[in-house]
Amino acid sequence: MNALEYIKKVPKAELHLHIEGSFEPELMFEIAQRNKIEIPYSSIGELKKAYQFGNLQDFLDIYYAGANVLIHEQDFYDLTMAYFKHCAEENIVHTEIMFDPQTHTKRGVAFSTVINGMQRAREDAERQSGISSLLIMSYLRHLSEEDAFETLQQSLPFRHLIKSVGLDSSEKGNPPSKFQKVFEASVKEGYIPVAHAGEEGPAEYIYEALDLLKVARIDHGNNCLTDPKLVERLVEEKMALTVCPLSNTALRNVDDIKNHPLKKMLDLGLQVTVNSDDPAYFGGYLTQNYISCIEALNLSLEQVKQLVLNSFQYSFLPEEMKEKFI
Ligand code: ES4
Ligand code: ZN
Repeated sequence: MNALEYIKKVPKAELHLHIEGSFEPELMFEIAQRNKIEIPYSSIGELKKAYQFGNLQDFLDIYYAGANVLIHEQDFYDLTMAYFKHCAEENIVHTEIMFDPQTHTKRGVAFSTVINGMQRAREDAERQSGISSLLIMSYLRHLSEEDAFETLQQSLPFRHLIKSVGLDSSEKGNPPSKFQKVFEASVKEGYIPVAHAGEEGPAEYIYEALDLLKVARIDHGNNCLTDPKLVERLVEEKMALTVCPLSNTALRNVDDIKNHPLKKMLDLGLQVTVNSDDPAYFGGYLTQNYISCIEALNLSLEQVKQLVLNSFQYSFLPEEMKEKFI
């Protein structure tokens, strides 16, 4: 079997996926219409034309605007169910879904509305398709730490439904150190800490995520490659990096998929996984991320098997569940 045939069929896990980033234009227009909310684009085609990003912030501006149409519990259910449909089609058997409560609570949508819609979809997907999932509540780093504390408080009635906390949004100028206290408090509540670091920001932010936030995984982490000492440490500590190849090219952090550092990262002994990040915006779901890398970087079957193995190994599933998949 070759690597392409293998990846299409094999059961796999996704560890870095923003549910708001799986919002396809077709569903966005449908929900906008039923909620009677104006979208500043006249058609699906025109909206898709706006998906040309020069950097992370260009994307985030459009991503937050798209999320504005989500109001009711059913909207969050439909959004999450649409992603699970892709999972079923691609044989993604386990997924760790990030969501940004503040994107919604800032607009007056209750935390409970967001999580109840997602939870109902999780239960249906598990029952209908056997898909296992867990939730990562991500704090928006362009907002204050006080704001994140408020979100932590709001999450507590739903503590049993959330596995982990993350840190996302505009990285430059918003270092992990800004959120040290709220991460400490989140860990005390039992949440597993992860953070986006070294996507656009410097290697220094990866050190901060490790040393100050005590993360269990680094989301992205590409910029560790500018610091050989850091690479050595990540290898030594077997620290997983959730790499998102098509995100990196869409946001111009990598100029061409042929120059993506994924293979180099594997060769260095880094514990990398492949993920889609925001598939509705970046041109591909999980399998397409693998396919693009296999084709552009000539990944071997062995390397692809390693990536799939890593996706389960570095998941937050209990060990006995991992064993079933590996
Ligand atoms: C994100 Cl690609 C990326 N980076 C940081 N924050 C995000 N939120 C959604 N996608
Ligand atoms: Zn991300």
